[in-house]
Amino acid sequence: MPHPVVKDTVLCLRDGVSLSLGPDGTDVLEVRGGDAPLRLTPEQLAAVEAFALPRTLESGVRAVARRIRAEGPADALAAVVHLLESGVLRTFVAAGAPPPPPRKLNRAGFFGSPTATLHEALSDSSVAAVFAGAPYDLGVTGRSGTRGGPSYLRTCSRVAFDYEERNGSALGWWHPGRGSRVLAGTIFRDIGDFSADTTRNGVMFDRLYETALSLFQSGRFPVVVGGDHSISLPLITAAAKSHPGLGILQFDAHGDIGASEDMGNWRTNCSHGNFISWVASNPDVASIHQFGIRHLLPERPFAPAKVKTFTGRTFAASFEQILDELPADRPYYVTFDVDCLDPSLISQTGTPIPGGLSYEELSRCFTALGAKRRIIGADVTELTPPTIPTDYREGTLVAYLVFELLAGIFAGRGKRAG
Ligand SMILES: [Mn+2]
Repeated sequence: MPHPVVKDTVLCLRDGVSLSLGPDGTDVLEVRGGDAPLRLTPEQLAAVEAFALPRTLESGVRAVARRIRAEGPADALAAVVHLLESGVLRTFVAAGAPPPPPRKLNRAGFFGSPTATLHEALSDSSVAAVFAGAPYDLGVTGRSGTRGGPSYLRTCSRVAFDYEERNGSALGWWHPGRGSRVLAGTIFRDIGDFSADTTRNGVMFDRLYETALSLFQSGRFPVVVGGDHSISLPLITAAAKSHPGLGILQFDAHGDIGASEDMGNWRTNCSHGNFISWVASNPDVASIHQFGIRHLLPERPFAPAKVKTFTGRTFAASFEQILDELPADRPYYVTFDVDCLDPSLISQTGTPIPGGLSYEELSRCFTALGAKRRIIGADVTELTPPTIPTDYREGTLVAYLVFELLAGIFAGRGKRAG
């Protein structure tokens, strides 16, 4: 079993060890106040001698190998590891050495949060929200370019927000509009981007599904940043698998529904313009509410019974009443297509449609969501980087909306639990 000592840690013999000759002539190591004397092999004896002076693990193993003239370093390493595990070696701290500096957070992730592996995010129970990027735009019917969305939004959100942790807890942010701190105690991690995929509806969709499923099942709140809107199909499939009876809340200019009841195989046919057809046919999805729909189509799309559509922007004024009428015991997933906003605000999207929501309208809707209903995960799609890379305006606007969504959700969770 590998020992959890990093190779450049400095080690030395612990205090109170002494060597003596055993009755049968073998070398014996006695540890004052410790367990029974250790009978040493020649390799272990060489290791005791080598660490009489403080050394790094690596240099100690080399010294042992020289002493025993071993064929390879394996015997020497095994001897050192044995002493470590028996407690004969300890980490060396020079007298008067300053204490090690507190570990600095890397702030390379969304909102300046630390990056982590999926395994780290899953094994640290304090982690609440997990960001991931899906740089994928093979499912578009119009302009491509949303593959650059995750990195653009990561940069904009990092510039606009300073995530901070102190004593293992997130500080959150002072919210002038609310007159209080928000997201205090909500630990964020960013597990990075899924590797780019050249297969349409291929490996990335499988990875999105599996990763999202592991996050949902462990109670983490995933926030996946696309990419085109088709990435929501594997995410919602995972959400519904772990939370059967799921409700979908979709903010979008387009209904993303195909023309017929049976759209066939999603592997060959799914795009960002029809993925809701497969979401609607999922028996674990109980309802789909669409907000902001205004795209003109050559023919009326097939209307699955579980889909309810609110067109244009007029719903925003009565959004809280609409939420009040949604089943209260149902878990909900939010899918946010940035083209639900007006193109005067968001022009960097593949298929902009006039007559969209204002920032204030959508911000109020997002704030209300968490207060009114239990939200288990979210995605953000269809944001394209600008032609001028340093133009952060649209990315910052989207970052603020995601922030308001999360602030509302985690404030609502606190109230429901308390
Ligand atoms: Mn869409």
